[in-house]
Amino acid sequence: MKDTLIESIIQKEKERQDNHIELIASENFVSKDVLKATGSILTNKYAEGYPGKRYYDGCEYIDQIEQIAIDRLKKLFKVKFANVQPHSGSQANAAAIAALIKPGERILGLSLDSGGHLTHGYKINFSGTFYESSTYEVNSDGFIDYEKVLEKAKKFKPNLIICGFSAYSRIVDFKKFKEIADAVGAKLLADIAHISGLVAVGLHPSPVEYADAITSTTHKTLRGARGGIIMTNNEETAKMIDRWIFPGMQGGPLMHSIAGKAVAFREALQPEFQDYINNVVNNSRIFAEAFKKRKVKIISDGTDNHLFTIDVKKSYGLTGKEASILLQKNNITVNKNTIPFDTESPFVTSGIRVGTAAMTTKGFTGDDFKTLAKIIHKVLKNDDNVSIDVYNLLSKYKQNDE
Ligand code: DSN
Repeated sequence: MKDTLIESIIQKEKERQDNHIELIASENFVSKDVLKATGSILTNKYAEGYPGKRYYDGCEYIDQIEQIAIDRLKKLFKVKFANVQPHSGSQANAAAIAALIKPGERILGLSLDSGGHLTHGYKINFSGTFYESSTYEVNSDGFIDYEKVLEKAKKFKPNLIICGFSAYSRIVDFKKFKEIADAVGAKLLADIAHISGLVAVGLHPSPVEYADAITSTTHKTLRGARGGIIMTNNEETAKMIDRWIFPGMQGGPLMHSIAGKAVAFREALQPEFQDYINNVVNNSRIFAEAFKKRKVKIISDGTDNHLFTIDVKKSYGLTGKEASILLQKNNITVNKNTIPFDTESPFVTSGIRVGTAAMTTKGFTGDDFKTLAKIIHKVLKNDDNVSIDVYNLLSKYKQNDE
């Protein structure tokens, strides 16, 4: 690169990614093919509109790429309609919500500290500003209590219920959410951003039969280029979604990202992806058990998916912020995370969220996650300087990085 400043910083970020254990549950490492498509000349092209209906000329190849992405996505989730243009998960949610309800109508979503997302009705987000929002919570054991959700829905009378979460480690019962939505005459939006890789291979039940619309990011367990997607089985809803993405919310689609998504969808359709997701979930269970063995408090006492949240305040007398800083000093990257009914602010928190998707991509086994739990426990108990252990753990996988 001629811009040596940016090039050198990219190189430093590469070294950071190589030399840290990445446990942020929403991150992953894409394949070389995804990276190649995302870094391609497709970034040069404007393509406002949809395949066959563009506002600019010269879209004959762009149309092919977007159509392939759509067809692969429909096959992957066994769904009738798909939009692959959202620039992000938040924009996917914004368009899906706008397609399902009117401004000022009511949204009921999981609270942020229970594991929900900003776009599910948080007061300072668009979803809590342009819509009237309220929340349901997990129970004191960290599980969704469907009776309580129904009670809340009957009281609040939402037009839209959002399920599917950012920090919830248990199976989401989409059928029950549909029954609740039907009972109060609400639409149902399933945001499967975190679990989409698991849903794609059948390791988590699919919301396709139950939700009016389904949104996801493409870069978490789905391991694709960064971005969002929206799916539905309803033709009218599909038309509204397309209209709200363009021209409603976005201009030109990021065609290099859409190509990166298409490549990832093909990868997710291969049998190896099933093996990968099996390993992600097994590793997550092993990792959680290794903490539990050490009497560490995990929200909901375990995990059924790729992530879980550790109550570091109860377990180690630390805030999430203090714990994540200590781990970062030892080359382990996590994110501080609120726990249910947290008394700390979202910037401080009482928990950390960890996920196994990224390190499983690097090749980490169950035994590696057991070793990692031991290291994290030592760091958070402030026992020792353990950075050499992290280095040893990572060194096995260095050859896979290129
Ligand atoms: N920021 C993502 C996460 O970490 O879960 C959600 O948008």
